Amino acid sequence: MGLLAPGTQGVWCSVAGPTLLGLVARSGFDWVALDAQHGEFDRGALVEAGRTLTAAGCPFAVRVGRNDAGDIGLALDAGAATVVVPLVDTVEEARLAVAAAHYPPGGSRSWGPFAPLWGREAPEPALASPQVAVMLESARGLANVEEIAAVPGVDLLFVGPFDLALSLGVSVDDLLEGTGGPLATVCHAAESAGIGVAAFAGTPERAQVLRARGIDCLAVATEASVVSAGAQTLLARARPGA
Ligand code: 3PY
Ligand code: MG
Repeated sequence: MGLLAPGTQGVWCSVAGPTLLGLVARSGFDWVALDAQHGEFDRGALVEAGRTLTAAGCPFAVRVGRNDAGDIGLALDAGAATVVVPLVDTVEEARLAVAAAHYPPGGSRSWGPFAPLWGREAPEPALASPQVAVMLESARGLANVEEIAAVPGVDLLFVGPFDLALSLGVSVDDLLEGTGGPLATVCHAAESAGIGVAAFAGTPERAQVLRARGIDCLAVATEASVVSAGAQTLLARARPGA
């Protein structure tokens, strides 16, 4: 089982500063995901974040910027246990993501982890077993979801509700509402293939709804929401007469 496992609650991080990241990573979430698609993480920031989290003993995932062998290899070289690959719409794209995450002979990943630069032992190539999560977040991906889930090496289907809702021409709330529909299709495909399913929730409320739809591996908050919810709670408690 990989880092993004059933029943876990993760935090989605977009702000690259390693100090805040270290604090958030130690605050009780089961996993941390670094967003290199829509967050601040460029190459340098990703390596710095990887060094910080590795030193702190916090396993982490990276949502890479795109389905690209260089981006996927960099995330893994920086120590990611899981790569989350956005906008995977076809079997071919799923195969590309899997190949990029594995060394030959099973894949095409190039050797070059950062661990030795950080005074750590390089992992044995043969023992490297990253979790590959492909994001289901388009009508096209949904149409191909059974075949995508069956691609050997795809470990997890990760629902991006915002892009999926845009692609389907519905609101996020409508996408999450009711049983059946796209979410049930994704869950069914994952179950048939014997792999996991996860989703971005971003708020505790959406996390509850997604859990009720059968998805219980969830990014329940962003680090920005952790900071602002913490501020609101503390300010309310510190208010005169509270
Ligand atoms: C989506 O909802 O589309 C996402 O990618 C979440 O980060
Ligand atoms: Mg998305």
